[in-house]
Amino acid sequence: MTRLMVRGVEIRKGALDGPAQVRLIDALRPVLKAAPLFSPVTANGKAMSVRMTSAGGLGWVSDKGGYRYQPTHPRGSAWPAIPDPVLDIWRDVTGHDRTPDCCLINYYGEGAKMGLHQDRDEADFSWPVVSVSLGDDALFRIGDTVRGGKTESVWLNSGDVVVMGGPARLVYHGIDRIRFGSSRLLPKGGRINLTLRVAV
Ligand code: MD3
Ligand code: FE
Repeated sequence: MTRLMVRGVEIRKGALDGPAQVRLIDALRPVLKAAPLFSPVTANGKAMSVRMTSAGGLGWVSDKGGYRYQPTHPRGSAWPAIPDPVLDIWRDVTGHDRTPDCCLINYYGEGAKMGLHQDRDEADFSWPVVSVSLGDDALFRIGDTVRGGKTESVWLNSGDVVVMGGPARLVYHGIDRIRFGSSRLLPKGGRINLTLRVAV
């Protein structure tokens, strides 16, 4: 594992080996069955290209009513629990015993991307955010804490873990593109990103 620091964001390249990645995918299969991926719609009515779902006490949703954390999937059911192997990564990299409220599961199919944004729907920015990349490579862009600043890009590969804490917690970030089919972890291709957050 090599640690890269980019604009205060800690990138742990190769934090998870192949078998650990397969264990995570196996643990996510029942979660995705209980809480299927959906295409969030932004407040201005556009469908996001990334499909999403969540695990944990709260999930992140976006629809005509805006975006927020809520205790249920858009279909009305409670979100499934965050799988233990995912919680192990949170404890391992943050050292915190407090369990994250939300494991957001983002799925990037061919052509999906996520525009530059800040994560500021959480109550307390002193908690770190942890992200786990699985499947296809993604070009991750990291900016400043203010819009319009300089940005740097770095490729995230399957098994990389990213930790955003301290001042880096509020940097602008996004996914410009994925290299569809670059990994064989997911039989149908694409990328899964898990984001762990304390929301309340
Ligand atoms: C930097 N997801 O879900 S994860 C998101 O790969 C999100 O799906 C991207 O941005 C993805 O909100 C990037 C890396 C990440 C996550 C949260 C951050 C970077 C962050 C919060 C603060 C700063
Ligand atoms: Fe984000």
